[in-house]
Amino acid sequence: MKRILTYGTFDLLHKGHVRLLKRARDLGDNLIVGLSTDDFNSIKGKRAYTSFEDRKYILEALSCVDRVIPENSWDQKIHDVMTNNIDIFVMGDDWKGKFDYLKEYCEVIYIPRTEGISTTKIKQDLESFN
Ligand code: C2G
Repeated sequence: MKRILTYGTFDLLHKGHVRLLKRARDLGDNLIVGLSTDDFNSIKGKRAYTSFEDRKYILEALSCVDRVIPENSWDQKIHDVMTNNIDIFVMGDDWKGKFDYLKEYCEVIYIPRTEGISTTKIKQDLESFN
């Protein structure tokens, strides 16, 4: 059983998010997603349109996601890797290098982001629709 872990806000879920999750899941047999809580989003300087509960509900409906846990802080990753026996930590390559400290505990893989789509772009495009 190869266990995969990733984190994110996953607001206004789009193809870039889903491709990341599918590619992460395809690296092993079980994918856990650390989903940023609304409070942690404030720390990240983000305000999600969709609440944590609703973002969690949506992610749990994806066949490639096996479990969703809350992400409350920057400092929980080592604990999460250890307590969940994670084999591979995965993030999009906009984070390349930022989580290399986890290499002591598991494999760390940064995968290419999907170009041309982001939650910010969706919000901006919708604004110009009116
Ligand atoms: N992503 C992607 N392609 C996009 C947009 C996002 O591959 N076009 C990936 C990001 O690289 C990230 C994941 O989807 O791995 C989730 O993206 P966000 O919800 O924006 O997450 P972020 O705010 O980067 O939070 O502790 C880590 C943070 O919680 C990451």
